Amino acid sequence: MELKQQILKILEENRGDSISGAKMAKDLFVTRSAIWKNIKQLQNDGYIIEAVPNRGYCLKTSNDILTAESIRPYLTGKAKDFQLDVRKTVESTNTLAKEAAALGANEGRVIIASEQTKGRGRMGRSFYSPASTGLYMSLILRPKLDLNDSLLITTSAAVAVASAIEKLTGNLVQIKWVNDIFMNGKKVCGILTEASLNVENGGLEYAVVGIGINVTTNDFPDDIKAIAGSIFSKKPTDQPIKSILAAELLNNLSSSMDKLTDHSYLEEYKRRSFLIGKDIYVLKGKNAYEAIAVDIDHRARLVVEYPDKSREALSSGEVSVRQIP
Ligand code: BTX
Repeated sequence: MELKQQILKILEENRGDSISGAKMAKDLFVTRSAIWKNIKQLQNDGYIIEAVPNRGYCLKTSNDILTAESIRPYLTGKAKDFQLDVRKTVESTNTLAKEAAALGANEGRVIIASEQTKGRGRMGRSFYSPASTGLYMSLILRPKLDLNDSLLITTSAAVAVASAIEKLTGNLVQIKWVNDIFMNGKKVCGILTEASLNVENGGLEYAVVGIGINVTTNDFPDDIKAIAGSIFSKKPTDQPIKSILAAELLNNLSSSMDKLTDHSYLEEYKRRSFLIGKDIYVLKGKNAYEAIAVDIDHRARLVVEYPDKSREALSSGEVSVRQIP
């Protein structure tokens, strides 16, 4: 790790407290002037670091530059073992994670970015991912699941995301089957799971769970203005909210991905699902069929009932649904 990163790590671990330049120099086996030069560089990178006379350097609590060092102090349990790869701008964290997985990257590798220039949604759609106001991350998994159960990954991630956002904002967070997260009636997050099949055993070779959250975005493009929203109307100034959110997501994901096949989280998924009991259109190709959403089954499929009382369990790849206003 280069010296600047080592200093940042120490400052992050002592965020809000002063730490003396002499102590850092001693611990890192460098001169005080090397510490000072690197602090200057960090300040030029945008970090708010105060030099307090006779006390040392203090990274202000309001800094919210997303780095592995800023996220790590908030990780708990197995998420502490995740390998974090945090970038400023990428085309798509999912694309990078898929490339890494195909080259053999382990489960638990995470790509996180502050901006995406080609953020992707489902079925060729795009996901608006502007700089600095959102959080975009992709986690590589190697679950022992067969293809029929791959929907469990998205639904389990949806529960992990919803409860992280709810914890940070205190607002009720709901899920629209299968992968959209809603708060105050607006879509604040999308989840895109992409998987590769092992042709020999019919199981998954790897899966990449991509999560995009609008954290403080307030100017959306015209085509999504009416549907998109953010989890905060303005940035909370007293804490590194994006780093805390990233860590909270990873903490939840690490524990929920262990329980994919015991289906225990499906109860919470159903409780948060706002489609159940609603009149919907089932969209298949160019056709729209009226139905009522009645349940989510053990494979996370949406069970719908048509006017003739026949029922069907829908998988996400085949159809999409729209609530009838
Ligand atoms: P989706 O296909 O369900 O949703 C995409 C649709 O949502 C768009 O067609 C548009 O109508 C709307 N939309 C686009 N951007 C936003 C936004 N920022 N907020 C709310 N609504 C929007 C959802 O796909 C899955 C999105 C996953 C995004 C993550 S980000 C990290 C990872 N990398 C990557 O390229 N994709 C994933």
